[in-house]
Amino acid sequence: MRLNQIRSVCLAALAGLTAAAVVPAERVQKRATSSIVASSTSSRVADAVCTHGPTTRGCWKNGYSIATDFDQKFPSTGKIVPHSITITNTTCNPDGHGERLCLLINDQYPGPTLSATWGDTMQVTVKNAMQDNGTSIHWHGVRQYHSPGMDGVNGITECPLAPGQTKTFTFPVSQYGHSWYHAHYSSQYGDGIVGNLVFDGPSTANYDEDLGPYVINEWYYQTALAVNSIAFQNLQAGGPPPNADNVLINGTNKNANGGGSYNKVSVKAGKKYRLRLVNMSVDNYMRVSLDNHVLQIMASDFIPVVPFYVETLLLAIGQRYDVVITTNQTASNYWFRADAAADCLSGNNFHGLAIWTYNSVAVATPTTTAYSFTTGCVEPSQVEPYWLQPVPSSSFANDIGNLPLGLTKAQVAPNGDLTIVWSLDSGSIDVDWAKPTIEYLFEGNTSYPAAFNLLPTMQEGAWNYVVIQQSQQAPPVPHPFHLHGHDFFVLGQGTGTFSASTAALNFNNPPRRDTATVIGGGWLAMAFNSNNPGTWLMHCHIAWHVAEGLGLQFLESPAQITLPDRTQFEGQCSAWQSYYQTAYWDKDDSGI
Ligand SMILES: *[C@@H]1O[C@H](CO)[C@@H](O)[C@H](O)[C@H]1NC(C)=O
Ligand SMILES: *[C@@H]1O[C@H](CO)[C@@H](O)[C@H](O)[C@H]1NC(C)=O
Ligand SMILES: *[C@@H]1O[C@H](CO)[C@@H](O)[C@H](O)[C@H]1NC(C)=O
Ligand SMILES: *[C@@H]1O[C@H](CO)[C@@H](O)[C@H](O)[C@H]1NC(C)=O
Ligand SMILES: *[C@@H]1O[C@H](CO)[C@@H](O)[C@H](O)[C@H]1NC(C)=O
Ligand SMILES: *[C@@H]1O[C@H](CO)[C@@H](O)[C@H](O)[C@H]1NC(C)=O
Ligand SMILES: [Cu+2]
Repeated sequence: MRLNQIRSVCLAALAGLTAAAVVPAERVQKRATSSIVASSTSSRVADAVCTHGPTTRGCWKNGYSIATDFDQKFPSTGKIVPHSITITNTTCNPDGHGERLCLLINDQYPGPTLSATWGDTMQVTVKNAMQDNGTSIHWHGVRQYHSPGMDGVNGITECPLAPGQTKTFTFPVSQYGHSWYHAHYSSQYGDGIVGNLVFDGPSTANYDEDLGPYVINEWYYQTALAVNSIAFQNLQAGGPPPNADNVLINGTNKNANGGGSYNKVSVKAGKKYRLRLVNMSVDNYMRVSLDNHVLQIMASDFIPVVPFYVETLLLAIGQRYDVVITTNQTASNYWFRADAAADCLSGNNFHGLAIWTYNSVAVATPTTTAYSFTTGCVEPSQVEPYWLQPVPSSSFANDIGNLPLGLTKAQVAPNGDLTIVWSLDSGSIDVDWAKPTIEYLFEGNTSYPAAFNLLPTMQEGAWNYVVIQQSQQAPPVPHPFHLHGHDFFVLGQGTGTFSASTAALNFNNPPRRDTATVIGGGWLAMAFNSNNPGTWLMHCHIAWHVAEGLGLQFLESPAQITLPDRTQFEGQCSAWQSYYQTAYWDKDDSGI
């Protein structure tokens, strides 16, 4: 999203972002004396005798189905699914504008889709074949149940993987649906280190064919690492970050001069197609639509929802929607559109276009008209999880009045650079690549540096409530917030200042997902149950913002954390420490 005015940047830095208020741990500890676990009970019982197929997509097998809340229960197939990826420093040219430096996975952009089935064990071997950067690969939205060491966040769950090194990530596929994986080493993913994750499982809507992942993102002609540095310099001088140059749909588009090519999709009439939409942008909100065809939404992030229809869909960075498209229109060519959302201050003047063609006609330039839409930068309000999951409200109602919603001041990163960091709660995050949080757990050392921005959560079984508030003095810049290790409940989102007495909060069946927007000039209220011991990053998914420090980590039940293999962990750290002594480039931001 664009920070269009000079003042806006500083105000956002000093007020908007810093206003974020997180329930302090001591107060959390006092609430919820009894242990309440999210209820997966409903009339939608998991059915054992029902075969998964085009008209029975809700079925699965062995007593699991779309009715199974995968936080409570998931299958174990005993199958290990190996994948292998190699990251190289190379060039790419996705829209015909010209070759530029790209950091790619297996020489592909986007990287390969890694697939598995619900209940499998994923085993991905990652090799860093770049000469001048470390990396760490994060599996976005994957719960990492009892495997927090596999979350792939350098400075928290591991040291960066040094050039030439290899790491194997092993984790249970406890969820199903669609997500993505990306580098978590500063803004590196913006240079191409992204790919899709597809975990087969049941769904709430039926379909004939799965068209697979469909990636939407903005594209810069400079490298993300260069744009990130410029965004930093601009921030210090009081200016906005650079504009993006194009939007890519599934990795391609025409450029402003007409070069490049559109993504093309061929469909048959009279079918239902599943499409797995994901926004892999670093800075822009996008609105997507297919002319003349409504989108039936059946999952938001990994969470199945009661299906509903929309004409246009707003996607924040990191969010996914699984949709079904019915090809019931006149056989013709139709535009699929992805536009930067001006109402989210995503003001770049670019248009993502792709051509969808019914296979009985020739591919031609469509003449179709875009749907109109209501502006407002809000996520679809119809999202209702398929599982009935009330969140207890009494402790929140009792304590919310004491929440510190005041402003705190921005901080300078303590790594010796003149870096302005934006803070959340009382401080902004700045990780130590050479000594991640998990190393402290190995050492039993609880003297975490303040810059780790680490907060304990409630004990297992109890609830955590978080309100993130932006200041009214700040420009209305929305921030897509992502939490690792949990699909959180979205209790409410609103403009203005959060007020416990007037906020419309949904405790009965709130949307549950891993990424949600703090509305520009407003607030986001979320809840998550302590049910996954680990150390979990929460951050804004705008790459420049998290690089500038907009994040914190929740330390959940340290005594119960299943730590990774210590020899492997410390071996990776020693390799990193020796590489970094003579590395060409320095860490110059939060590191994540
Ligand atoms: C990629 O290669 C270029 C030029 O060869 C070099 O300057 C840059 O540091 C390399 N980047 C990484 C991440 O290896
Ligand atoms: C990563 O490599 C890029 C060049 O490709 C460079 O601009 C950046 O500073 C490097 N960052 C670190 C921390 O290694
Ligand atoms: C988009 O690209 C992915 C590969 O990255 C491919 O698997 C998928 O089929 C493509 N989707 C469409 C609709 O073309
Ligand atoms: C991706 O998310 C960013 C920020 O959350 C947003 O500005 C952009 O419009 C989104 N793109 C799409 C295609 O939804
Ligand atoms: C096409 O399918 C959509 C989604 O099911 C439906 O809303 C619409 O009425 C159908 N249109 C026609 C012409 O059948
Ligand atoms: C805890 O970690 C800090 C930072 O690395 C270090 O200075 C301190 O000596 C450690 N304390 C113990 C008891 O190991
Ligand atoms: Cu942000």
